[in-house]
Amino acid sequence: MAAIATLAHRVRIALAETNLANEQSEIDLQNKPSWYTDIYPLGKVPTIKYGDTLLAESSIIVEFIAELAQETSNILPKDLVQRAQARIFIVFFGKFSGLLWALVKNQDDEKVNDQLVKQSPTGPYFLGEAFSITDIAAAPFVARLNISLEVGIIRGNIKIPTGEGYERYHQWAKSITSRKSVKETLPMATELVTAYNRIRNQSSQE
Ligand SMILES: N[C@@H](CCC(=O)N[C@@H](CS)C(=O)NCC(=O)O)C(=O)O
Repeated sequence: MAAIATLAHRVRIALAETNLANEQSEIDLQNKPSWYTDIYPLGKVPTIKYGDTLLAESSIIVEFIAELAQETSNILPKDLVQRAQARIFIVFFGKFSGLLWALVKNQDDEKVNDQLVKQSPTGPYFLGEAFSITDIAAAPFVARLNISLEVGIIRGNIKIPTGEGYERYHQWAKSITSRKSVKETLPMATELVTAYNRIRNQSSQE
């Protein structure tokens, strides 16, 4: 894991939601320890070790955790149609950052808001009352976008549109980012700002 990493945050949320016993190791992505690159040469996060097996890919890990905890947690919908819809939205959103970026730039041709209304007009979560793997996939991106906008990391007069046609998006964004498991696993805004500035400085020197 790495506290600042968006995709590792998905796994932290799933673990917080399911209360499965786990131990977490922090990986400094700027200075990856050799014990980690020895077991996972790609060196990306997140991965999990289950028994002797190492598993990678955040959305697969989240589903794996959800399946392990099926008796006690509903983050993987029991209804198979809803389960498919939850997975479809994760694929549709793909890199959530791209879709959110389109939203802030008013180029949201795929209308995230409409997709959310179609799935559940009343919300608050993607599927309605139940918080699910879809919300887990998106929450780290939405939370980081909100922080970036609040602290001015994103330059220019950029805002997420409000008003008619965006209500369901804002309801959803607020619900997922104020969920206890999301808030408790989100790094402090100052940590994120430091990390983003470091990445920005590095890329301007390259
Ligand atoms: N498709 C992978 C991507 C993992 C990924 O790119 N993680 C980033 C952090 S959010 C990372 O480890 N970056 C450091 C690196 O690539 O060296 C997933 O969803 O888990």
